[in-house]
Amino acid sequence: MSENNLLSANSAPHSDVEEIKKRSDYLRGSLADTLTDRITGSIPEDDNRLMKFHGSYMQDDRDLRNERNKQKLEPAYQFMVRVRAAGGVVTPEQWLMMDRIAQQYANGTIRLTTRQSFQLHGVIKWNMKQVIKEVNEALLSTLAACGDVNRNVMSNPNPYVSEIHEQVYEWAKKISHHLDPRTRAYHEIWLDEEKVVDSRDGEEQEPIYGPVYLPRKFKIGIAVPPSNDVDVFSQDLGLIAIHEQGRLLGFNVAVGGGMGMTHGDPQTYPQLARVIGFVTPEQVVDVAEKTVTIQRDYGDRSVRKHARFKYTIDDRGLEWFIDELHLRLGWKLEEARPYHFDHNGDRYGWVKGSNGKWHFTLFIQNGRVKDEDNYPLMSGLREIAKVHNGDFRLTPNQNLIIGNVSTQKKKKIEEIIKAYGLTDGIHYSALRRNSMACVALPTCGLAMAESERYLPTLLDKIESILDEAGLREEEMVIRMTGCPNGCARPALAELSFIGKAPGRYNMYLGGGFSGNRLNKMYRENIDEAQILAELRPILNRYAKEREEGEHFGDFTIRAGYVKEVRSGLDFHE
Ligand code: SRM
Ligand code: SF4
Repeated sequence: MSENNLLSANSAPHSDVEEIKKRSDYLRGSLADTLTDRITGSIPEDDNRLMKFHGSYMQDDRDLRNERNKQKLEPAYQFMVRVRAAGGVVTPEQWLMMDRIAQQYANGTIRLTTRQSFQLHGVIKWNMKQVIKEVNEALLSTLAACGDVNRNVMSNPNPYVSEIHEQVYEWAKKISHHLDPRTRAYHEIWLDEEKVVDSRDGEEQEPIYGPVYLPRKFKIGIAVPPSNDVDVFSQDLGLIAIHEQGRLLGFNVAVGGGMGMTHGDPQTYPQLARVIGFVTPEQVVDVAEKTVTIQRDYGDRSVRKHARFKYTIDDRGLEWFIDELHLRLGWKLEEARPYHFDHNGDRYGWVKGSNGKWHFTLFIQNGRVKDEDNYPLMSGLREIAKVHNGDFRLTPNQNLIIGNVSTQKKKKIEEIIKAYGLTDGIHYSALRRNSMACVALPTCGLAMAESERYLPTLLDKIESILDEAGLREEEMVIRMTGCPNGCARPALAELSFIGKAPGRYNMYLGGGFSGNRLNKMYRENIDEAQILAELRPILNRYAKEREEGEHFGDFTIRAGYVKEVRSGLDFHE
């Protein structure tokens, strides 16, 4: 398809980012030069836009901003590097490499993300090339970890039936690989590959994306019922594995989910993906490709806030999308198969897979792996990686599974877990075990309030209320983000807090326990004292009046605190 055709779906002038992509010669821009410019630790905005496709964002330490400003110094520029692995599966050697790079070039911590990737923070410009080289030498990649392309493909890291994991994981890798950008820019800039003068036209260079890539980021996740840990309804393209007696039959296909919104702008909203049919495993890569190309051709390239696939679908209608998909596939999806989700959180501790191997899910508070005085988590994991011959699996809830442990190795790993006091979170409240917070301050440039650094303290206080009410062991999902972009998928939590300003949050109630229903704003712009004052009576009432097996999100709707939200179109109503 020619570039003109690619862009023809939108007649309004294209956004600046579209122009930057167009001029970039397949994501090259002037990155190779600006990375070696010794005058500043920053890079120009155009290159920063392109840098995202290479898996990194320029940031500055916001804790130091005012002080440096006073001293008339440039901001403390640094880079976040996102390393992706489909389904979050890495080897012990890869873990050790991430650990070493974090110590040597970043801020000494590793961040496990809500999409089963790694993030490093605090890498300075002069070390970027070395970091990306070493990541690639370990057979991991940063390419397409960010940017207007398909992102890390998520997949349930540990279904109850382990042979299904193998099969689903293989398909996650295939989809991910198929949708990787094909440009050689990454290899030239970071891996010193010679630039080959290429006379091929754009379509051949990027057969799926074309020269201007997608209008916006695109996300795919595969859930294996009964676990909806990947929050399949938050994905642009969600796949629900349908399995029977250890055999993968195929996937239900769900389209048009997403979490991001802007405070005060009802044109933006979180949305749930909708199930449109069933495909066999062999058909799924084709479905992913055609879905991506529909968004490529019809997504809004003028207004980035309105450019996600969910808006393309909501504007044109689900029926339009299904017809377009069938047309491009040349065949029709079958009717969706029955499935059932129980929960969207993780299950902790040891479980034995049907292949006889063991898996241990560790609780990692908000995904931050670091050594603290009383909790040497990073060192403990390093010691485990040195002896482990299975794998590590990053979960969609920012936790970590030490996977495929043989019976012989289990004892040794248990000893290390004990020696370092590593925890499956059992001594925490069930609320904390089901909590997530996005990174936010000090690195995220978009944060309006704290999140990762604040949620643990807020939880301490909420836990006192839970204790009073006898709800410590009650499973409830709580999420926090520092802004409404939704990086910890807050709109799908039973209780969530979205940053509005320093120390102030909007409070949401009523999400479904299995990630199947959006929540709704209950209070706006409240501080900690108000949060606790609002929550105490609701939790006490829940403890007294809940029906048998009734989840907190369901109760807050039944008790009339908020209205039920089944579609993003009703989120602001
Ligand atoms: Fe996110 C932007 C962190 C998952 C929606 N996200 C950002 C940036 C890069 C800020 C920026 O643009 O300057 C954040 C970097 C912070 C930092 O200092 O590290 C950031 N997002 C994250 C991570 C690390 C949060 C975490 O605590 O784990 C997650 C990395 C995922 C990964 O490994 O790929 C992360 N972001 C998500 C998710 C959840 C998901 O994908 O399952 C969402 C909501 C789902 C969705 O996309 O609809 C999400 N991030 C956003 C958005 C809003 C997009 C939108 O539709 O409006 C932005 C802002 C943007 O793109 O303009 C954003
Ligand atoms: Fe930053 Fe907002 Fe994402 Fe949190 S939700 S990491 S504050 S962009």
